[in-house]
Amino acid sequence: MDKRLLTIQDVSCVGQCSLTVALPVISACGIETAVLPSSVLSTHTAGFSGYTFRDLTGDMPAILEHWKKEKITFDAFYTGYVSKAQIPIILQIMDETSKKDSLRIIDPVMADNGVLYTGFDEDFPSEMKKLCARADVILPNLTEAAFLLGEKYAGSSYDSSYISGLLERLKAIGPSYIVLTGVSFEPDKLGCAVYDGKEIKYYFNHKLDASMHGTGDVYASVVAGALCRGWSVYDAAALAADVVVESMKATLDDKDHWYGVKFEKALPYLIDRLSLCKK
Ligand code: PXL
Repeated sequence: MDKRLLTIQDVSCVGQCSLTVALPVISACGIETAVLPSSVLSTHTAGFSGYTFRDLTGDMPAILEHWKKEKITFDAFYTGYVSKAQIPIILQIMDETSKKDSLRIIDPVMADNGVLYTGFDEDFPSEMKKLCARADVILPNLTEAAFLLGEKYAGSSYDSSYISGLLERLKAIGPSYIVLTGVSFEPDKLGCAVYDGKEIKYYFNHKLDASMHGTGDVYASVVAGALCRGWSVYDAAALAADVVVESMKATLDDKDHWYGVKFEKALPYLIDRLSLCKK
């Protein structure tokens, strides 16, 4: 049976992130993608100023009631940029529109490079932790992992024992799998660590000399799409890393493109990789 995924995150009208990434990427994976916009912004908040922001929390209960009346259910959920007030409603949506074993993928979008994104207060991580506790897969970067655990951000000075400890502590929150992004032990390599409570597996790519907004959303969307196609968490995490690299390579030579990553150029690559796998 074909799967239907619900993604809950903002619409940043311009900026190549959140829903404007998730919808095309997961659709390109061949997965029906339903959306619940958490808010509408004229642009994302990283680098633009004066953006508009419309919170859509108030619409969520009626949307849920309608879905329940129509007996609409989802095989998978993938949440991204949401607000504190939305977290209890999202838990309710996942409980009341879930099938028996629906997949819960939570990207705890809130921070990067040691700091919370504009608009998130210090209480947000503890609320996000409640959502992560109910997840099958969480996808924090190193900063988000530290915030979820109430720990100090390690910056770039850490070793593999720090990463294994971090994964163990994240596992204790409750998710079945952790995909930790932005892991680097060597200056020219960047990748992810995947932990299922038993074994840590790493996947690395050559590190590009650039950092681009929206790569986390491309990453999580590919993971969500590949998981819905039956890929293992590790294979999905590795594919997602490769798609992010392709997207970044397509953006590198355009110095004016400061606000996002050209993931559209990597969609043919994504589709090719998926079609090579007979699932
Ligand atoms: O990419 C994460 C993200 C999503 N949505 C909005 C953002 C950000 C990161 O800054 O500002 C509105």
